[in-house]
Amino acid sequence: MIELFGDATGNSIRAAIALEESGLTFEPRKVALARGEHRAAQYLQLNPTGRVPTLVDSDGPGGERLVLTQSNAIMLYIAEKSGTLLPSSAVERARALEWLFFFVTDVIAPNAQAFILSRDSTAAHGDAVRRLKERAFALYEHVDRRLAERPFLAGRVFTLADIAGYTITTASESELRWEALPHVRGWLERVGARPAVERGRRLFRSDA
Ligand SMILES: N[C@@H](CCC(=O)N[C@@H](CS)C(=O)NCC(=O)O)C(=O)O
Repeated sequence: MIELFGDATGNSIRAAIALEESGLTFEPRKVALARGEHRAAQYLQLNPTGRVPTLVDSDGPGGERLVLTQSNAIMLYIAEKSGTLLPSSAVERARALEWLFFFVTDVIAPNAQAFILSRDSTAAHGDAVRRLKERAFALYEHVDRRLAERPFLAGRVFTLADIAGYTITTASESELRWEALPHVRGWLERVGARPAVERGRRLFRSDA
């Protein structure tokens, strides 16, 4: 059995969408950050960093139990286990990884740092927050050009790269200059219309 421990945050939602899209059977286990459940001793045994998500596969490689942290490692594990979410063509597969890491390192990571700084009440970090976000969001014109000629980031098929791009783009929706991004807009609607994406987005929401 696969269990996914998480909450309604970008990192957990990426793993949740990947599982929903993969068709693998799994059980969600809510770890309510607002209630401090990620710092409970039982959860820390699974993920000593006290962060979400964590995946537990009782039937991992070689039939062994696997406990896996890091949302992007979890997505890749799900893709490999299910044989989905990465194209079979070598070129499209390389493109899927290229765009996955583009979003993870160049867009999601600086946004996460900006979020942490914006919540730090001990000092004013306004300039740093603005600079980090500007640098990340300036890249969206590059994304728009990419999506002008293909439905998904890697090419013809939906991949892990689209999941990574989708979660951060929806989270940043009010901050993007949409008039310059018509193809990103179309892609966002295309991805959001996928039933598995919608299920993954809602998985850990308390109103779901
Ligand atoms: N690089 C990790 C980041 C995990 C992470 O920072 N998760 C956040 C929620 S999105 C968390 O658990 N925060 C709780 C805390 O920092 O106390 C991943 O991709 O899984």
